[in-house]
Amino acid sequence: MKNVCMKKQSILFGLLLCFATTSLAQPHYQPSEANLKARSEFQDSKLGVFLHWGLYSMLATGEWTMTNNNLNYKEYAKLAGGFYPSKFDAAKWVAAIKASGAKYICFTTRHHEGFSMFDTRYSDYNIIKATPFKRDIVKELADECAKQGIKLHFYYSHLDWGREDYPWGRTGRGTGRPDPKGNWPSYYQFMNNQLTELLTKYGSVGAIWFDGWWDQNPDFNWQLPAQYELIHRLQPACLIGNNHHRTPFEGEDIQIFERDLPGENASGLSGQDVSPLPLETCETMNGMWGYKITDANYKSAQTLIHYLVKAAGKNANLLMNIGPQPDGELPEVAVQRLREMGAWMADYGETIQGTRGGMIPPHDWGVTTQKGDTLYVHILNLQDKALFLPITERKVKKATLFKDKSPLRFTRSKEGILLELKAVPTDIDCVVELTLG
Ligand code: H79
Repeated sequence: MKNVCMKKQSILFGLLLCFATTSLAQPHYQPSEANLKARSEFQDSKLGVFLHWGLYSMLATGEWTMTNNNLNYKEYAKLAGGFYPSKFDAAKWVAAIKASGAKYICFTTRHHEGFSMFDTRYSDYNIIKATPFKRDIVKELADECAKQGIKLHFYYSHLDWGREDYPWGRTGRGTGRPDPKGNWPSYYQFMNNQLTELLTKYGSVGAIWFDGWWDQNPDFNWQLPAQYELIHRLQPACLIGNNHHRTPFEGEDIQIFERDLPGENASGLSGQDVSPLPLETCETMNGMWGYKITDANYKSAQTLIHYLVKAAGKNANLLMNIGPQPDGELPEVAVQRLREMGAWMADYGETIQGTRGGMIPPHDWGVTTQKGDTLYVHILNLQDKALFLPITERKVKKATLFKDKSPLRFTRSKEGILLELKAVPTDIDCVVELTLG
């Protein structure tokens, strides 16, 4: 009797515990229909352009100069008084970027230096109040993007090297702020106020791109769920990405990689697992995100196109960075690269945009992308006229050279097909189109 009673009690206790944990647990994030649609459009778009622009462009040594050189936050803020990018023309920027075939722009509304490139009520350290320029750069860009039909994403730094209320993290410790403790509730409220402005005053925002989570210890409570909830409440279709170098957290809509293709970790920032969310990797055109006057080491158009194609083969987007000059112009070489990529995209864009990573995983010779029954074989590196493709699940009905639609011969075996090219490929990307049965 005693035993039965104890058993009953433990079952009851177990049930209660189960009930308590489920009712206390956060409800799971359910992306809205609009959000799911936005994710799929994001994946279709494949190429975006990242713009890192802030006061740091004037120092012309990249966006980390403030912390790298331990610049005092009050001295640094004086840069704003001289920020007058007289040649800034949003229409010109957007047109140059669109010409590359890119479908979205990601702009640094506020980077780690803490300066707001938009009109904000919540800090006077902004483009309208603190500079003689007095033009809302984010607004001009947003209007122009809407006009020219390209999406706009907002980079937003979680860390801040100049605000007294931001609790000191691993970086920005030498900028002279008085109290390492800061004031987290004040800073958190400030960020949410600014995010509310960004999501209510600038039309539809394609994504919020967070960066800086890694500045604090991993157990620091950033209160992300409530922040993410705020964003999705204001704009359900807005995608949330966070460059925390971890697998995505609850409430995020895309997974971000920095300077590495998903699953690769050459830069040391990308050891995290690849999630099923839409993927994006960002990379610089030269070697720096913000404008660096001595860095003329731009990647060739071929290298950039190969990076884009390899990203697509891994089912990821490429967010390609440019650091605008302090005079408001994009560096000339960057504009040239946008043009070169655009010329390639005009011919080959459909083998990338609107596709997903193909059924054949990446190989040394290249990658595949796929749209329905069409498999695009992107041959990037092959010193041979023959290429074996391990396709066993589907029947290959037809093979053509994408650029001139000429038929290609192939032979079938149990292991796949052997494709016969007319010559050893020399194109930047020799694309073969396979029709699958
Ligand atoms: O905005 C651009 C850069 O300014 C920013 N992200 C791109 C998109 C960036 N910040 N840091 N990095 C890139 C490199 C990251 C270095 C880290 Fe660390 C290594 C972060 C964590 C380990 C340095 C060392 C910062 C904390 C410890």
